[in-house]
Amino acid sequence: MKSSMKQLVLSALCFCACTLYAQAQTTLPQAPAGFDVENSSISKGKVEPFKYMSQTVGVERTAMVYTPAGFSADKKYPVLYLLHGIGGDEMEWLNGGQAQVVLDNLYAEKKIEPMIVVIPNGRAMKDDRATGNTMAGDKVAAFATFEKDLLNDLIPAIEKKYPVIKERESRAIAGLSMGGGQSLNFGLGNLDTFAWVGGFSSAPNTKAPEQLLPDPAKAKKMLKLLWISCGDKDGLISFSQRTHEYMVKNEVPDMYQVIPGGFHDFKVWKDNLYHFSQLLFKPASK
Ligand code: FER
Repeated sequence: MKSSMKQLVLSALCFCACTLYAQAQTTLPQAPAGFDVENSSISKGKVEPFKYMSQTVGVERTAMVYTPAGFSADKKYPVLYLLHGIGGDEMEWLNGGQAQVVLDNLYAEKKIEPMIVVIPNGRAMKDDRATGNTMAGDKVAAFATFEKDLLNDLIPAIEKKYPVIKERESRAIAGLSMGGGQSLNFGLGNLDTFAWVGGFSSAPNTKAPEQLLPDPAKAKKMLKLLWISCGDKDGLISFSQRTHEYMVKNEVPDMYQVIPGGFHDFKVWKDNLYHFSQLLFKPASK
């Protein structure tokens, strides 16, 4: 091979390797068996309801709050805001996803940073129960209204009651389906508030890429982690795919996970929580 040719091949290889590194579409291994099974021999975190007055909705609302084993009011913690889907409420991640069990197990193995996990009700309207037609227009609209409730009501109330680090690099937002769309919309739209963003199987409420992220250079600078994932058997995968493609095109590093054989269900979302939570609030994610 001529040396100029060699150089071309070499630089092409190098380009591929660098691109792969920056835009990692890796396939993470499935969470190990037992990761979501309660273990009686470890210490557990605590889950409690937290009530706050929402000026946005005009009523008192409830979020669930997980504090880790060994929680102490003398320490300060980062916070993950973890959002549910269209048929869920503030109990969905606990009942359907055993989030508290997944977190307890990870924490016992020292695989996650000590963190507080806030699980709100993302349907910001007076009757926020997941009853009747959960696809009704007013209920879907309430998922968008939640941005104001979160930023103006819930976060300030959490930061008043709990010992948390009140900095963007200590706040994460992630969710499943409608909650995934909310996390991408609110997280990328409020980079002054959140540095860690995760969309699991994000729904059609995900803003179109140019609207979602009009200033990619800013996001590139400010994001600690952008996680986009979806099962390859999920009918909503096009929303994750188009978001990921925009990030690639605009050189915003993301972790894009397409889960082989994955549907729109808690098998995928628990697996996401298992992997995503281990990256949070650690220095080496970017
Ligand atoms: C839709 C399909 C799915 C939609 C929302 C969803 C608002 C949400 C699914 C979920 O949260 O699991 O057309 O429109």
